[in-house]
Amino acid sequence: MLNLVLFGPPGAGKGTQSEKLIRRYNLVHLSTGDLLRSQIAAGTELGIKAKQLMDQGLLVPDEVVIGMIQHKLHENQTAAGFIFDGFPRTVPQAEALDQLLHQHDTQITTMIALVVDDEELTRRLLVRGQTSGRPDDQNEELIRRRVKEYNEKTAPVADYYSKQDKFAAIDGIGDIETIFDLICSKIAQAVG
Ligand code: B4P
Repeated sequence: MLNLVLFGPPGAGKGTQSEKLIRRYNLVHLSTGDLLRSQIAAGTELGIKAKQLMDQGLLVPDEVVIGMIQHKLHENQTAAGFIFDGFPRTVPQAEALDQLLHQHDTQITTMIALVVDDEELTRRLLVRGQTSGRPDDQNEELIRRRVKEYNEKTAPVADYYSKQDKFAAIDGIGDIETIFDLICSKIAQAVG
């Protein structure tokens, strides 16, 4: 089973590359950002609470996203593998994911981090904000808050996988196809 974590700051290209990877490797795409936005669109209680935090560029509580992932893993028991996009975003989320996968007799194959500087991230998200309708892409101050939240709470997750020898970083700046090829070669190395 191939279980990938795609990692990087907001706007690094996780969602963009995930769309390509699910087709190449026949994986189930689990994006906590997408799952939260569908709860918001459905107007659920969870969605209403999550929206208040997301609109401020803050992370939603660990137990909320862990619960969503638990549910999705249960729903997709026959999957060939998963791509985790935007999850785990904190060390407690990473620990919970290890436990959940263990219950399904599987584990993370590798984490691949997309490295992109703050200036390029801001540029990409402001461009996306012109058409996405996402409130969190609308202004520079909010984007800076999301990057700060990433640096404080999410960046340590890289160490977590590095200690398990399951971490690879690639340059996330450049042509989308070139970045995709780099990710595929890291996957090939990880599966040996
Ligand atoms: P996400 O939906 O995960 O938001 P994101 O990080 O902005 O998405 P992504 O990084 O995938 O965007 P992409 O680069 O593909 O999270 C939103 C919010 O939800 C969070 O702030 C948080 O509040 C909450 N949340 C989600 N998961 C959570 C968790 N686990 N715990 C707690 N809270 C959680 O795309 C960016 C743009 O760049 C696109 O327009 C794309 O076209 C462009 N782009 C991509 N690759 C490019 C390239 N190579 N060159 C030029 N442009 C490129």
